[in-house]
Amino acid sequence: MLTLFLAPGSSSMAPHIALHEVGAGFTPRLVSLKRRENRAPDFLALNPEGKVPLLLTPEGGLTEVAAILFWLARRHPAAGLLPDDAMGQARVLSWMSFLAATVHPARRQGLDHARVVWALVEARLGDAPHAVGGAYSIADIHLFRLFWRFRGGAALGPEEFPRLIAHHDRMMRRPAVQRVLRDEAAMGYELPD
Ligand SMILES: N[C@@H](CCC(=O)N[C@@H](CS)C(=O)NCC(=O)O)C(=O)O
Repeated sequence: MLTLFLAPGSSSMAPHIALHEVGAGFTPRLVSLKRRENRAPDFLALNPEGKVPLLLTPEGGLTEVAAILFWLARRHPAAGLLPDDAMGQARVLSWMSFLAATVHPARRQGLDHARVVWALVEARLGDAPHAVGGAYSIADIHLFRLFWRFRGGAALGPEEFPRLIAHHDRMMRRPAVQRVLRDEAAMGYELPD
């Protein structure tokens, strides 16, 4: 059995969606960042960095959105969340490295900087419905969570980021996404970023 430590609306939303996409059984464990439960000794013993997401698996704990998504996609190939070929997989990793290293931290440097970075994402996305190779993948899940969060707090104009908004709206139609948004809203959002 898997256990996902999550804070509603945070980075952990991406693995939460992926768990539903692949149909894996798991136990959600709420970590309140507001109450600093991520700094409690029992959580730090599992993840010394004090961050969500953390996925406990029978093979050990996993941190980092990209790694958890990759592991879930590899463990559940029938879900088709990762291309088969080496270049397709490398493109997915390229997207997820860019999202984790450049896009996620951008908002903390202010809205103007974040807009510049999101313009890079908009250009990179292109006109295809999915981030990589014409098929839905874990890169789309990672991208969706970050843009969902940014869009929710940035009061975007109707003409801004049309490709990202179209991608977001397509993602919102997926049952796994709707399920997670419903479940996490019921748990209660409490995040500033
Ligand atoms: N690079 C990490 C980032 C994880 C992260 O920043 N998690 C935030 C929530 S979005 C967190 O747990 N923050 C709590 C803290 O830093 O005290 C990943 O991709 O998983």
